Amino acid sequence: RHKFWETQPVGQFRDAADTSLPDGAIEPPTPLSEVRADPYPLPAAFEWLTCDLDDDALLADLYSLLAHNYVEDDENMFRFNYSPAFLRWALKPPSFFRAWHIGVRAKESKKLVAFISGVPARIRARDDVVRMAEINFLCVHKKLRSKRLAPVLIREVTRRVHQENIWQAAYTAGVVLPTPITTCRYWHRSLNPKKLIDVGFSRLGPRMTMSRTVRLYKLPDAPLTPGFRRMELRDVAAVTRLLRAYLAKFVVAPDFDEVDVEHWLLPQEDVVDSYLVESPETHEVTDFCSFYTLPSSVLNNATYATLKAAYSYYNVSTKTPLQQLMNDALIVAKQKNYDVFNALDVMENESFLKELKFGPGDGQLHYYLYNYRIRNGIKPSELGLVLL
Ligand code: NHW
Ligand code: EN5
Repeated sequence: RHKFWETQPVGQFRDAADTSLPDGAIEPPTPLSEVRADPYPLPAAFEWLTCDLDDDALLADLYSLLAHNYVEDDENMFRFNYSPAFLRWALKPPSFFRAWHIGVRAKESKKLVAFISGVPARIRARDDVVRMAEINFLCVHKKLRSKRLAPVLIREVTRRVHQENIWQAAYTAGVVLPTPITTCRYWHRSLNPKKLIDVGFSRLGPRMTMSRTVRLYKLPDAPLTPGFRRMELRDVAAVTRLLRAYLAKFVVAPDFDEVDVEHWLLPQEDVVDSYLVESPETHEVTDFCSFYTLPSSVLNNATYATLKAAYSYYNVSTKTPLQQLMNDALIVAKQKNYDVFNALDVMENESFLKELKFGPGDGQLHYYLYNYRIRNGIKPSELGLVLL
């Protein structure tokens, strides 16, 4: 069934019933001297390329590879369109490794035809904080599909991660592989219902007219919570404290310090947005919410080329009810002209999705760990990790 994945240290479907296997590493680290020293061989026409994302021309090539060949929905109506600025943000966090930005190009034309990346992260599973790689942006050009190139890319990134003495990884995918630690659903909150219907992202509900639908999704012009404002550099310490205390509640979550929070949560126009509630009386930061910007190309539509989507990221409520906080997030996203606000059913998101008029999408997101077993998996509500 899975000629490649059967050979890898991941939960195997055949072990699912075996409750005697312990949580933690599936196989022990090997001495660094035993990590293969040279890159895996590629078909003769191709070569490896370690990518320099500070090089605007290379970044443009990566952007274009992904914009034309990355993830689509099951009916091929939309394709993720990560911006160059987003890719730079996603791939260059604190202490990133340039060797983990791995391209494949055609030797003759120098055209970039495939990519895979990792970034370092500390991820906690129960009480175990583990150095991991977050693997993302695996992409093979449409013309080179089904030639078993993906396993070569995965082995190569694994080798380069091992060279840094890191033995575990986290990744998500829309497809089922051996074996998800949990499976989440995407939920969608219409902000611009007319456009969403026009492009086929959503449909007019039964017994609904366009004007009733527009009215259903109307939002106030400005956030309602007193003290709600954009996060600034001076808030990093307070946000880190809030987030660390909150993420401690989940079975699997990142272990963020202030350096991480500054990178992952300080607002960057059209990349990541973060807001908080500062108490008008005490000036204490009590609540926090964030989303990242990931447009999708609209395939085959005469009127619209892109959908502007916000994706719920990390949210913490200690005083403002989470539902009210997220309503303010919807309001600012609407102000900023997003067409839709997306969220997964991770963390405590279930508590506001229906009430705030999110509807379930047709897509799922499976979460995986490499070389780390979590017996019986976890529920989406036990997961405190959002990957980009
Ligand atoms: S998920 C998004 C992945 N990208 C896309 O879907 C873009 C569009 N599709 C493509 O570009 C987020 C191709 O279809 C890809 C497969 C490249 C997906 N993850 O080359 P072959 C991520 O980036 C297995 C893992 O012939 P292809 C996360 C498949 O099961 N494996 O297929 C990435 C089969 O193996 P099997 C996937 O269609 C996490 C083999 O690939 C996969 O031309 C990576 C077939 O290869 C997927 N999304 O190319 C793992 N899709 O055993 C990281 C297919 O079943 C692991 N496959 O025969 C950790 C590494 C680090 C460890 C460190 C300690
Ligand atoms: C790694 N970082 O399928 C990511 N998206 O529901 C890789 N559906 O947008 C893995 N099919 O349901 C990504 N509209 C896996 C996801 C791949 C992309 C994907 C789904 C998620 C999606 C939309 C459009 C469907 C178009 C036809 C969808 C319904 C929205 C509706 C709004 C009003 C209330 C009810 C729901």
